[in-house]
Amino acid sequence: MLDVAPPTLHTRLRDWVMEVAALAQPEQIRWCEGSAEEFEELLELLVDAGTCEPLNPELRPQSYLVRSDPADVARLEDRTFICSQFEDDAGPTNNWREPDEMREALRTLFDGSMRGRTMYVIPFSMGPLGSPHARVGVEITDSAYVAVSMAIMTRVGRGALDALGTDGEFVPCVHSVGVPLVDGVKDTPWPCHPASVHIAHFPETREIWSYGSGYGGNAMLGKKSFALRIASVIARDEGWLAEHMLLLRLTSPEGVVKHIAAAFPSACGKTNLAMLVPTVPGWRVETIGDDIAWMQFGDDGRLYAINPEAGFFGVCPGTSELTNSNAMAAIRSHAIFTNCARTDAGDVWWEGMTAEVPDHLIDWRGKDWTPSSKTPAAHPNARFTVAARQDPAIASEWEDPAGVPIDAILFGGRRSTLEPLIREAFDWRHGVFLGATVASEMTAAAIGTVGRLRRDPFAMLPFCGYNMGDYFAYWLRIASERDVAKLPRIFYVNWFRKGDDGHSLWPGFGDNSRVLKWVFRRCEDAADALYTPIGWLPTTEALDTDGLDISADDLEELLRVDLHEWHDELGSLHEHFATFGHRLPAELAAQLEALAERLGA
Ligand code: OXD
Ligand code: MN
Repeated sequence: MLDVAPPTLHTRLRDWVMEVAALAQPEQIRWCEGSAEEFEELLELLVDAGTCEPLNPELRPQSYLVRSDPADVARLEDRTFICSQFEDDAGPTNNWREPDEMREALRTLFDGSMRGRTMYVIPFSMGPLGSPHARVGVEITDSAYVAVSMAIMTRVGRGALDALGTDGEFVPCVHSVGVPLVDGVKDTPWPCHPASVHIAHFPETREIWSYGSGYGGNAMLGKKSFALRIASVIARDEGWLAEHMLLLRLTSPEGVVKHIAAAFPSACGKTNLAMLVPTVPGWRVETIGDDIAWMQFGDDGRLYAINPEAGFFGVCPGTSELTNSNAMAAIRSHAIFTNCARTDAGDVWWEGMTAEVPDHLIDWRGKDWTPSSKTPAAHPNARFTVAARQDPAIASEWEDPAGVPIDAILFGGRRSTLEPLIREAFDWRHGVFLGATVASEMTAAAIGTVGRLRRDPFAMLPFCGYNMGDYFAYWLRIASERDVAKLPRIFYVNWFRKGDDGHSLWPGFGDNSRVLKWVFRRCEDAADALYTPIGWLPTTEALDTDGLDISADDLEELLRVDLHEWHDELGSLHEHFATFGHRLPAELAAQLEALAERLGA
């Protein structure tokens, strides 16, 4: 094995790297430094291997298209495990495995799994270097695609090693595509081992091991695995919050700033909201983050958030100049596209990108495609990977080491009925109840049946690294331990309600600024609201609909609280809460009872 001198004196890190190398037996070890030269070199390797295809530099400079193996296109929740010592600590929403058993299985899988390959060692920081909120991880991977993705999505290299010093804490993350190059096995553009995928998390020892998939959150272990599953455990133990939330900065025409965090399930438009271009004159939205927020209480009692990531891994289909012009600007160059279609001119294309559909494309599987084809040209979960700094709406504070103070937290999901456009929680505890009951109709990006309602508490269902009942209790405890006057106000939004005939009642996208404006004004105690059994709703006058083409009927329907429908919802809520058994906090059961009472049930 070709070895190089490790660029660190951190003994535990060096020993661990050698241990993994002894197990996986790579041909060589390469420590990543996160430089531009290294990035270029890895991309060249990927082009030579047929993994990446350069796009036409005149149309999409310094950008690449990648086609994954068709069997490896999404996060795999049923292959994701929480290996806590006790099953009850993983809770009913996670796949649990006994840690020793999982270690044994992983030892067998990783034994020689990197033979014939380069083992990349990637020290990375989640959070701005120098921020007291930042944490270091080290990912070992045998995929150059993962190495370049990590270089975009996190802060890789010297800075992370310096932050570690000689004995700092790091989260070890080990990843292998699971295809050793031995016995004449030839490499393929997207090596993977779909039959044996394991994405295993050990919350007590704070380790991550992932085998068999090269895709997204299965393989870029800084994102969902570290920044949510492991970080949620660290946060619980240390008194902070690691959440599946976008972060945005909202400025009013008077120049007053508020920061909003929002948790929506996957594929409900977090990236679009984080990059929104307001239609309400004089208002401005800037992006802090589009997927994950780490939040801590400051000495002043307020909640401060950082975006631990450095890039966006956004869904392409549906992204266009109309729906998200900032994302379109961000990916004009220096972007990696995975599972998009390619135009004859050498650019990318996906469903919803342009009104006009090209006559001919090469689809995400590499096959000819025309508008009469029966399958989509881009995979529904096709993604762009791009540095956050390329977003024209990125806030200059996005890397503020202290984080930004949060004024409001939004929960929400995709529901064609029942849920009004917006409601405000009565208080923090009621807000936790709203978070605990988040539900969304499923789309292609998540697993499961399209259209079926899935409860996704706090949008953390696939990402909470411990028992979700305990997680609810932890959120509730904040109300008794903190000055509630300084806590963010909590809201619940639904951009997706439909009329009886199936038409969308709300235009969404830039017009969501109208809802943000109401949220902002509520935080200033300067907007009217109506008391209803499910929370405070805007009066029709309090919601700014100037210049919006919406009928009075549709507006009324958007804000209608149908007591009968809500009454019917109670059964589903009871069933949902029952899954948490004795770990459901009594406070949440009481909240449900109180809702039933307010509904007259
Ligand atoms: C994501 C997800 O990719 O939540 O961000 O699935
Ligand atoms: Mn997400």
